[in-house]
Amino acid sequence: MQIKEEFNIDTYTDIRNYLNDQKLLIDDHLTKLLTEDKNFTRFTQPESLWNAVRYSVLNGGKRVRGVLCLATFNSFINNDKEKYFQDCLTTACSIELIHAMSLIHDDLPSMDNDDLRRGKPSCHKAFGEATAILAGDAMLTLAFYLISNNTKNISDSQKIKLINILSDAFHFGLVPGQILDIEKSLEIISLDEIKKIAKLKTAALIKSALLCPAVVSEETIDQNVLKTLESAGEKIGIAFQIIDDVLDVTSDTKTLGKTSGKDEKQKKSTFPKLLGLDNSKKMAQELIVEAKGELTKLPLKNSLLFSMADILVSRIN
Ligand code: GRG
Repeated sequence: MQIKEEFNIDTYTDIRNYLNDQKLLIDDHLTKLLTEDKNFTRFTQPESLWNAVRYSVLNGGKRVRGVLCLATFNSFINNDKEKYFQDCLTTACSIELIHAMSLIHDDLPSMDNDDLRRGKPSCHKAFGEATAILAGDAMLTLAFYLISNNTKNISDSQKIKLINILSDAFHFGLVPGQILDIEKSLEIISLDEIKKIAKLKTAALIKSALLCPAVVSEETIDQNVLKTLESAGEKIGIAFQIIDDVLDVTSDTKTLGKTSGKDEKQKKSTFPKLLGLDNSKKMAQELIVEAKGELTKLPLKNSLLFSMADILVSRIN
């Protein structure tokens, strides 16, 4: 497939086509990395491990976080766009690897216990629990290896900042968020507590997808720009989780590619359970309005992030 590497979004009449092209770039890069890249031939053995990794990475995720990363990069005014784009693509792939491994671990029987992911048996169903855990471990560390080893033009200091942002999101975001989600799963919890869990387990990585491209695009990035992106990313991330909860109630297993109605079955506290469906959607919309308010503070050269924020809350899967 011929994939356009397009920096100028003005050549697109429909933003969705642009976003889809960015998704294809990420899919293509990940496929090459895990199947063709000469540096990765040593990662073919044992076959069961790398087959489990390929199964879980190259399996049709929406690539929301990776596309957000590329869209943010393409929104910044940067004279060296072409020089740094490949490094941003590598970073987007690292973010998708971290996300995909979190889904493997989330599906495990000791966690959320789901048999279906992205429309197929979850990793532990297809490969067994031990291989699924180890595939997740390999993917998490591979993500950091890619940033340190496969980026070509960014400085060592930029690499360290990227690793810092992503590791922070993982150990101070995803993991505590997941622990709280498990510990609180059978309790009736307050809106503040649900928001806190969403902020940690979902918004932390989405926030990183806005911060990392800023680091890639400039050797020295203004701290205020990072703070603004952090705040916008957090709001978009919580809104994303609210819609995830809403879709669990309103959509079906085929459309979602994962088991629908599961939160209710598990008696989990969710946004719709606490607020009802309409108020949950309203809250997601309000967060997107606030996120866009934050983004107006930045000298962005196009409206990509604004459009993407809208698309993320109107999604159907
Ligand atoms: C590795 C020790 C260790 C822990 C991992 C499991 C975990 C910690 C964190 C899980 C966090 C989690 C699963 C959050 C849910 C976020 C969410 C809404 C996922 C669905 O994302 P989509 O819709 O999925 O972008 P696709 O399949 O399209 O990529």
